[in-house]
Amino acid sequence: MQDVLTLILAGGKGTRLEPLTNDRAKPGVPFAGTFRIIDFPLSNCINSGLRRVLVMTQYKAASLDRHLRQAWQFLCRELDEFIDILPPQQRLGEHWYRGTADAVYQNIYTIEQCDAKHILILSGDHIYKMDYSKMIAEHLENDADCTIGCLPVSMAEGRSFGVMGIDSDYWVRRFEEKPKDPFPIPGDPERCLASMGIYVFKASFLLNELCREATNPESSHDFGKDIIPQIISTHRVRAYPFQDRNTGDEYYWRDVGTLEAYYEAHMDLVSVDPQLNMYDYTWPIRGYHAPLPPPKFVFASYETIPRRVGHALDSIVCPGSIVSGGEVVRSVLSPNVRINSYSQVNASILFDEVDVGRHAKVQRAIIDKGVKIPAGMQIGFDPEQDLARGLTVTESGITVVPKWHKFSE
Ligand code: ADQ
Ligand code: ADP
Repeated sequence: MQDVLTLILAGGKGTRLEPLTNDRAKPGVPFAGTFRIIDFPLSNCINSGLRRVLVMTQYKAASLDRHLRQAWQFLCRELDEFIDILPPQQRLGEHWYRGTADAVYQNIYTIEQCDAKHILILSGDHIYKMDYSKMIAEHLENDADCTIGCLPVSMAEGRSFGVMGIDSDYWVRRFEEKPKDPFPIPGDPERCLASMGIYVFKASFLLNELCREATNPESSHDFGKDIIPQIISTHRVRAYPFQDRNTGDEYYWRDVGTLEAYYEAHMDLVSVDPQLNMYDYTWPIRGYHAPLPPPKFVFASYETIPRRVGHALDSIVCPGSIVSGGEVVRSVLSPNVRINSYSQVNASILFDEVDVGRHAKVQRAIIDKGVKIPAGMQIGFDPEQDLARGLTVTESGITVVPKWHKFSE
């Protein structure tokens, strides 16, 4: 693994996650209460033995940058281990990163200095647990120039991914980026094979391709749109299906790129038997954990009627939170949340420092950081009313309250 350099692309805008990405990059969006999305690929790196990592940031990176400094600066540079952050420095021209391939190209000097034989490129946007060393091993065994992680998705989902066609020996024969009309997997007409946006490259091959592409005026400088479709007919490009090789079971992987997908991934976490197990001690997920006191549940009064029974069922409750005389069901409470008496929170995600006032009711909602829900207010019950308050309501009826939103009571 010492011959491998990992690059994490963390500069995407995440427009479809707005308002959660109004002032933070998508990889920096909180996930599962205490984590940020980027903690998943970074934990995978550490658990896979990959300790030389460059993270390319760009869009609204202040929050992400702060998180990476707080949570991910524990490696030992003297042992040539590092997780370095690379914002655009405009070294090779006067533009920001034009696309994913350009983000790598603009850092070519730093990458060359690492003197790696193989380069693993990851996206900072996905939730999954993956042992990259297995993918790298297959890449080497088959002497591939490039290996692409992939898995089957529905035809509708295929429109937002790169869709691949492979032969019986896993060599990639066809690749279309975000096709309007995805082509199915032979024998599986309802699904197509999606690229996970994860690539292993021979380092010398990648650097040559990037230099060539940089001078192409027609190019959008993107891996999925430009580099991959060009190399499949001229080079050895292989697919790495992300599934259990013994049982054929497909592993959990989510691009939580839309509010719906983000919300559903959390509802999975609070289900009794989640597809994504975060309590797996063989594959720990790291993140930043503030020095906060343990969560507290206050059964406020035994005498008063109605009783103020502070409790949470089927929920994740993070440190620093107090559930005092309110009810929380199938929800995620991030650090420092306050749930006050007689309130009800159902099927919702509450970010840091959210305060739910007395008698307030919240359902099917994502409440961003620092929002104070006034006493008696109802969120997630009447879409018209939520829209009139300046909130976002998704197609499936999830209400999203932006960071620090002030309600006029
Ligand atoms: P998308 O996810 O649409 O498709 P993109 O928006 O380019 O591709 O994001 C890829 C990664 O690069 C993300 O982690 C994003 O944060 C980051 N990124 C985007 N623009 C960047 C920039 N200018 N600088 C730095 N980082 C940047 C890609 C592939 C598809 C594949 C999906 C899987 O193109 O083929 O199916 O990923 O999600
Ligand atoms: P976000 O809204 O995405 O949480 P922040 O920039 O406020 O964005 O927070 C990013 C990270 O920095 C989080 O881990 C948070 O706990 C931490 N943080 C926020 N404010 C401060 C601060 N004033 N000092 C130190 N750490 C902070």
